[in-house]
Amino acid sequence: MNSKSCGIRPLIVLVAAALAAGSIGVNAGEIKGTVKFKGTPRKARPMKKLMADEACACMHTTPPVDEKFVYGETDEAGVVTLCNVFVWIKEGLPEKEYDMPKEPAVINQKGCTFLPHVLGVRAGQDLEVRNGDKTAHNVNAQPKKNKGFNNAQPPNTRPLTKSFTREEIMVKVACDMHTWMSCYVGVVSHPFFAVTGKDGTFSLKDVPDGKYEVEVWHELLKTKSQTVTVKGGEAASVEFVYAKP
Ligand SMILES: [Cu+2]
Repeated sequence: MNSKSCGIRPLIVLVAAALAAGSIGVNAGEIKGTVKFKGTPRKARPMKKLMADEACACMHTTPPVDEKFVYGETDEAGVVTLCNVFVWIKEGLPEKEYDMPKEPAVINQKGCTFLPHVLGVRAGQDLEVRNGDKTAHNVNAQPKKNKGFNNAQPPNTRPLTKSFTREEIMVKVACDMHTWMSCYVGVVSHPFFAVTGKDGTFSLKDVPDGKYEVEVWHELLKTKSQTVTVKGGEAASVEFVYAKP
């Protein structure tokens, strides 16, 4: 073996090892953060209309509360963590086809509410709408960029399988038979989206190195965005604070 080939072989081994370790070009980091609200949040309101409907009320021992403004603990500065905030990378990702989840995203109708109240799906992913109640619902989606649907769904019937093919933040889905019933679907062309829990936190995993615009959306407080840089496959932290207008 001459000296030239001796030099190339270890280089190939080194590059392969570096790629396997994720240190060349394929870094995958994380964007994690919290969404908060500063100000006195409105009190959770019992859903009176739901409780006035006999078929729906009998599914609850205590009146469920309004899902529009769900929050966690209040700190000493009067800041609360916000639930049901949709978080996604709006700009900055490379053009690429990402693997599509094999499982559908699921919305259930339970106790005359949609569960979950906010969710994300991939553009083109199946969205299964189930009726887990013993009463009829009517599922009405009226997107602006996608094809809508409006289907009656009696109890004990098969789930409706739908999909939205274009990115759209957000698609409202409502029930025509129960005016209080609504949920919101964020349709995204890539896998980097999340919904905050009651503690206000979210995590976007396996994000490649880059500079991104991260946007958050809340049903009443609307959108906010920030630039976030992921570098070296490490976690980048970000905090969004809505203030009472
Ligand atoms: Cu309904």
